[in-house]
Amino acid sequence: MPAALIRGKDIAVTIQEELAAEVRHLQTMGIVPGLVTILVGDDPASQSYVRAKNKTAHALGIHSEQRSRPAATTEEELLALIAEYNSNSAIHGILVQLPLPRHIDESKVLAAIDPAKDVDGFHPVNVGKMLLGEPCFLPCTPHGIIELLQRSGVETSGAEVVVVGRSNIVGKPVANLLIQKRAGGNATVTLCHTRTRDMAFHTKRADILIVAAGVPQMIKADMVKEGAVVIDVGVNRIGESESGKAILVGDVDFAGVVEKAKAITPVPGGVGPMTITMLMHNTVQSAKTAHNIMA
Ligand code: L34
Repeated sequence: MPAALIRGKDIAVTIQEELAAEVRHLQTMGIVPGLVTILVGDDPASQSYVRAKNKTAHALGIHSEQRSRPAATTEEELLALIAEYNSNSAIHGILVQLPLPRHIDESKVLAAIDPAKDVDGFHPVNVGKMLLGEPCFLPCTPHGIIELLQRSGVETSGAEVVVVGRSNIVGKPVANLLIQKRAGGNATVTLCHTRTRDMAFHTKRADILIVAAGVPQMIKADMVKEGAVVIDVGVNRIGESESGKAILVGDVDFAGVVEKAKAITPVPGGVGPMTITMLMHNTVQSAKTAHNIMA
């Protein structure tokens, strides 16, 4: 029997309905959560993600501003823009879309964001808190993956989880969340990367396989254990349809793996919409914290 689909898009809608209700409640107290997205350059994929973030924010009643800057923007100009929003009390979340142009020092930029407005969870203070298991903004894609698993009834406790990819955005943080001693954690985690000697040896042992390598369709059916849960984080543009729409594939060979897995996320419609939704969650959370509203 082919795998069940873990429909991130549907789960995202459910969470967004919960968030919209929360935003309406905050509005009765005169509080409007505010988000700014900052995009440097004209990468089409980044443009489309940022547009989707602003559109979703708007639909939920979150105030959102989009600031786009040309690729030639200097680091100083970007830091000045961040400083402007750090001191703007109507803005509770600041997101600088990655990747940045090469002449800009990413770590310097991320460290310039007020940790209290760091709704991406990329500031070193929040990364440290996450590792320690302290309350903080969790990075959106890893948090979205944990929510997907929990809301699909996939038990992580005691599970053999294999993560492929060691990026700061996905691989490292998701591995860390999965080892935390709490619900959605308690897994035994193996982290594979480009220097892993025998990738298939590891992936075949996984009860839950999470792939964030950025390599189109690299995980084939013979690398997956029968009955595994497969989370495909990859969003690769491999061409255009006749109508000019981007053709997207994941890091997993869906057609093959769907016959072997117990459950799998599709691309598109899997992890991507959850990333955007957890950004909204963090923005609402940030507005509540700023106004001393608990839980
Ligand atoms: N600062 N930079 C920062 N924060 C992030 O959380 C991100 N990321 C990653 C790239 N850079 C970032 C995103 O927003 C990746 N990412 C992201 C967000 C949304 C989607 C994919 C990646 C998404 O919605 N994907 C849709 C398809 C969209 C399309 O048609 O292009 C999906 O269904 O998978």
